[in-house]
Amino acid sequence: MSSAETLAPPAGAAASRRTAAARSPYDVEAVRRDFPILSRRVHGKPLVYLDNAATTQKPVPVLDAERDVYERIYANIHRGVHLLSVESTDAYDAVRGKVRALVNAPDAREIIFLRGTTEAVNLVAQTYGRRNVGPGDEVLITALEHHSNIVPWQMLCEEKGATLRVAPINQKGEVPLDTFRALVTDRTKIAAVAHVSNALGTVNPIREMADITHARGIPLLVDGAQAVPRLPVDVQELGCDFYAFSGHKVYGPSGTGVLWGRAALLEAMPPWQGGGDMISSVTFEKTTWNVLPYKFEAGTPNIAGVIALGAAIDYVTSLGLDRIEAHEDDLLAYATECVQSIPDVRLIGTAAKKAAVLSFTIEGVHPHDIGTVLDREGIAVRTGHHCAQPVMDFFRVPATARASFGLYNTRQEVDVLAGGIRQVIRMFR
Ligand code: C6P
Repeated sequence: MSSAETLAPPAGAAASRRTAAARSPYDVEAVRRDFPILSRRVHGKPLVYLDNAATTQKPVPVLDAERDVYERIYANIHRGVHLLSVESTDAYDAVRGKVRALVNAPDAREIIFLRGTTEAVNLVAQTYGRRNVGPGDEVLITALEHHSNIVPWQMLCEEKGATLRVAPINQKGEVPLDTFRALVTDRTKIAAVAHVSNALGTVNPIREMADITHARGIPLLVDGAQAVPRLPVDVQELGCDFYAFSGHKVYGPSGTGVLWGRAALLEAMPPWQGGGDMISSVTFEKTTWNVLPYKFEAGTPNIAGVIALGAAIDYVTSLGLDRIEAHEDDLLAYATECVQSIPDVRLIGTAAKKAAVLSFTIEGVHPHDIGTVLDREGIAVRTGHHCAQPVMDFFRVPATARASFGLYNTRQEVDVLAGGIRQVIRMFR
């Protein structure tokens, strides 16, 4: 039996649930039955999980896939001739093909498995960046970035005597393209932007941004952490040069993530970490590097996690990213209508093109109090700066409450959220 067969979705309940979930039209109740955690109660109330931008819950096929690896085929990869190692290796490497298809990358060799988006951005900053950015050069980001797409570039600029340039946002939380364009100069060596803002929900016009940077021969890195779970992503259509995302936000395990990069750029980049698997040969005098993608995958990776990420990709693909996007767009529109009709609520982030992230404040109530009261109602939202402190500074708020939706959320849960917000206002005003 080949490893592909051993990792086929288990027959029975989970598989039939998935079949039910996959049929048209979008059947959110069937989808919900795939996620065991959604049936638990919190403080005696049904869980309303609206913290999907932080991390997503896991469907049965993902849980089954990880367990299946450890129960039947687990061994270290790329190292053994014994059957378990071969099966684990085949299953692990097969996920590259799934990621390639998910983001329509030209070649599976361009898919590098990492711990997450953070590690992916750091890899590019420390390899491409260190090699290509020098004193007096510039790195361009935008004002809506997550700290993961700020700090690695700041560290690089500090080391190299380069300058970090920041394309501003407007009051809606959009990046106007004319100011972005004006900041791309002969000194710019790389630009790095979020596809979807985790704090505001803004969807950036990546194709246009790529055209702008490419007009000056500058590569564009896209932080896709919030996009890949929410909308169809096609890196060739977007025209970017690097694309990063995290497995745990796309219904897969934490500790897994992906960097896609154009082969020509990745080939020219030096390796990042040294260790097992990333070498071709080692002597004390000289080491030569392995081919792509292994050159960037030093050490034993999260083997079962990556294989389960493959199950997560199968899951979202079977539902259809276009249908997930439509479902979440409906939730966002409904939630926006419900929440902004409540007096004293201020929405932070009102871009014309938004994904299903709703940040808000309530006049006179600290966001942490909002989060605490909502939690007592069983509603999980994130409160704080969302690892995007410059966004909070721009809107002159210390923090926001953020409801972020996923493929299993319902309009009924939006009603519960609106009721919870009214309850907060009753308690504090
Ligand atoms: N945002 C949130 O609650 P990691 O931690 O590496 O998986 O992802 C980092 C990251 C990078 N970019 C964006 C746009 C993100 O949203 C995140 C993670 C979570 O918003 C946790 S801080």
